[in-house]
Amino acid sequence: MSFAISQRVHQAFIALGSNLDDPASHVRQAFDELARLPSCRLLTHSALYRTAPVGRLDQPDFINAVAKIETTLTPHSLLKALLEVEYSHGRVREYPNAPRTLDLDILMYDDLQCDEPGLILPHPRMHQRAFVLQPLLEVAPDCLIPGRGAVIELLADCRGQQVKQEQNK
Ligand code: PH2
Ligand code: MG
Ligand code: MG
Repeated sequence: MSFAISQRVHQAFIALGSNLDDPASHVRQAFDELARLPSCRLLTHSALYRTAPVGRLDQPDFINAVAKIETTLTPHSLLKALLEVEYSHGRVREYPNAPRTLDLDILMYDDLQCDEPGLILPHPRMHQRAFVLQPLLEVAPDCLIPGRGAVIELLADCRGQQVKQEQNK
């Protein structure tokens, strides 16, 4: 398998989510797989958070987390690599927002703002989702989302969304 490599090292944040088949194990295993991706380095990751489903409500709670990586992959190559990890966890896309074994979304790639087929950066809904903002705040307390603002302020607008850090995980 070949990936397009850019010259520079970039910083990216990845959202991890699972709500099927022992979600915490899928997310923990995905941390290891991110660390082993070609041309990527896992810098840090958040704790695991148990979160109430947003959007489609008739599905199990999620385990969510955020990872911070360095990579020389381009955004599209990184996306391709993440989709391969999802598929290796048996991800099936039955319908939009269906329960899933593993979802890996690029939240931000440096300060890049782009809107291309299959890839909108920053992630278009991240600023409204406590299940993203809370773990992101843990790994990047001063984080600014390009075009949206400070994570800490955006999180204050997400009151009412249930997000609870898992203990000893
Ligand atoms: N992902 C979604 C839709 N809703 N809700 C929670 N709590 N966690 C998620 O990861 C999630 C969601 C679409 O990707
Ligand atoms: Mg998602
Ligand atoms: Mg996704």
